[in-house]
Amino acid sequence: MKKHLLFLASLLFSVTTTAQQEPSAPEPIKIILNNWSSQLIVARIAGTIYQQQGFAVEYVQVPTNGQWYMLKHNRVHVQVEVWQGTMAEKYNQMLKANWLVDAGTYDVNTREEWWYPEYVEELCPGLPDWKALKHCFSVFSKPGSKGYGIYLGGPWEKPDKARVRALGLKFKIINTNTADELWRELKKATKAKLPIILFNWTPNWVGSIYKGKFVEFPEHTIECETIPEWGVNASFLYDCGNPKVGWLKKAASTDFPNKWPCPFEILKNINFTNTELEYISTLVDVKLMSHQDAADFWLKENQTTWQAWIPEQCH
Ligand code: TMO
Repeated sequence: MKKHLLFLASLLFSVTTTAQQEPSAPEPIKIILNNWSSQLIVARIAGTIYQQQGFAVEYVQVPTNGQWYMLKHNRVHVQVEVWQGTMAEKYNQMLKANWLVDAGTYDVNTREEWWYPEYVEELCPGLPDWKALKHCFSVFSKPGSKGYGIYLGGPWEKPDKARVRALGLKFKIINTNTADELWRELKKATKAKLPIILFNWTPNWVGSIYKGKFVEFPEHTIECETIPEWGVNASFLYDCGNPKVGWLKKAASTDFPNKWPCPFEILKNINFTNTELEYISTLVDVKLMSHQDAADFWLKENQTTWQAWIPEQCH
């Protein structure tokens, strides 16, 4: 028995020492992949630039609510899209605690909100004013929803339940597991001109294919999320919409700037406009390219743009 253990111990020892003697592969830059098109394409654009610069890259699939822990512990290094409407709270907490690094803000205005195709206004007059939903919620009901309207949310954390409660709306929230599920339901509904109200955002490809509008909830303020007395409901938070002119940021793990100074500079320089982000997302959702193909296509067409993101001393 003792002999066996000794053998095992020496085997383990030799395994660990050989592992140490191997010339170690360079540590890859780990880039977060979430679950909507523009993020997935920009992640590939960043990764492809890093690879062309000679860095090893690994993509890590992780939902937005799981990414903060990973960033905090330097298990992933790069997040190319942090949206104010869905992620501001966590992002700000992380930044304050020095658990991540701000890598700059895009020249983009973002909005993430309840949205409907235009023909829905005929079924629910008064939209886009949210108060119309107080009266015509039942238009959005489904078998089994007990007369309540159905709002289709995506797989991202949103205070929709709190909002529905605070605004006294007779709506139930159904969260899809993927963005594609949202678009499938939208396609089905618009084909038959059926009422639908769902989560959408801008910049996104949807507006280039479907005419539609965001619901206008009471204006978003910080107080709405922190002071119950604020707004139309004096007892509850979230009696307001999401920010109408939200930011879009990039973030990195705290070890990233020191370990990879040039890639950090490049990350800070990456920039897009609303039109550009909409355009790249149509490459995937309308033209049906893969995320990598869309990234390669964009890189090929926009050499001068991204070459300028690479600082002189990093060439
Ligand atoms: C984070 N998202 C753009 C899906 O709202």
